[in-house]
Amino acid sequence: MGRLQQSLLILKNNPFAGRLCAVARDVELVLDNILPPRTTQLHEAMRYSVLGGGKRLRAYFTWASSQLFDVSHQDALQTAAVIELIHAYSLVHDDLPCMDNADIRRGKPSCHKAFGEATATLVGDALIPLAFQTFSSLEATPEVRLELIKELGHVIGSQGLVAGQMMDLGQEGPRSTLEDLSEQQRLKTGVLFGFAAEAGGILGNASPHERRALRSFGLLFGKSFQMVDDWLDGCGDEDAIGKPCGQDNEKFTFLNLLGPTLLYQKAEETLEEALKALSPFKERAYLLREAAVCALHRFS
Ligand code: GRG
Repeated sequence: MGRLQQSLLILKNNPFAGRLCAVARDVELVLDNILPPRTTQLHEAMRYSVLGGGKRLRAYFTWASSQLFDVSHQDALQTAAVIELIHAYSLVHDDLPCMDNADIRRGKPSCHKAFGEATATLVGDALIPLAFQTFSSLEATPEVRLELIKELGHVIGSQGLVAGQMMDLGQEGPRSTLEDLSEQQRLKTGVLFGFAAEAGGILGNASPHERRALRSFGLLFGKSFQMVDDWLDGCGDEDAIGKPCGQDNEKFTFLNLLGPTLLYQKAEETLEEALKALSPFKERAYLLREAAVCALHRFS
């Protein structure tokens, strides 16, 4: 039996699913409060894009990393919600015709299909400042709030998500080797997972060493997650993942570079590396370890 299958057996007997549901529900309540009421088409579209769907894995990472420290429940949930606002923005913009041109997201019409391109563009534009505004009003000290704001700016800017998107669109950077693809995916997917995991540490005044460990865990998890996403696009079940498969057949993806068998093996190795990164926290990091194993559960 491979390590992945062993991990899946462990999952069947652990309470991760219940924990994820509980955190997702709490974060959705916070998001519901943060988002403006449905008074305009723009607000309606913002709520459509953020609420009612999504696994809330990044939010879970933030909550789970905050549990390693003495962090208020309210600040942990607000910070987790901020990360989901940013994630939702990135999906709305990524789905636009000028980007990945996707009609379906989370099993329903993507934002621009439901509300039009201009509104979808503005939904993304409005979610970003809402995220920063939310950070500015946490209960945490001004130093902690400023650090979160600074790091988020870095992670989503022209040396983070946006750079990854430029590379993904083929507008920038080399596109031939596994290293090229890993760098593209680190920026497009990894850095937000890295920030999600580190954010609990920032809230908890973690040491630089602890913050690096959390970030590194999130980055490696993000890489294995993207590998799984590529695998699912080529080999998965459309109904289970809520979007059409085979859309990336012609693209620069881990599946097309490695093929399904090697990709599976690499995803496994990357997960192991992610788990190792948590070693400074020893057994205390069990919530994050459990969540990381769940990423590969999507293989089943
Ligand atoms: C800057 C315009 C712009 C976009 C940023 C991050 C990004 C670039 C685009 C996101 C699109 C994308 C498909 C990224 C790959 C990561 C990924 C697999 C996202 C889906 O994440 P899940 O599965 O989604 O966690 P849910 O719906 O569960 O929240």
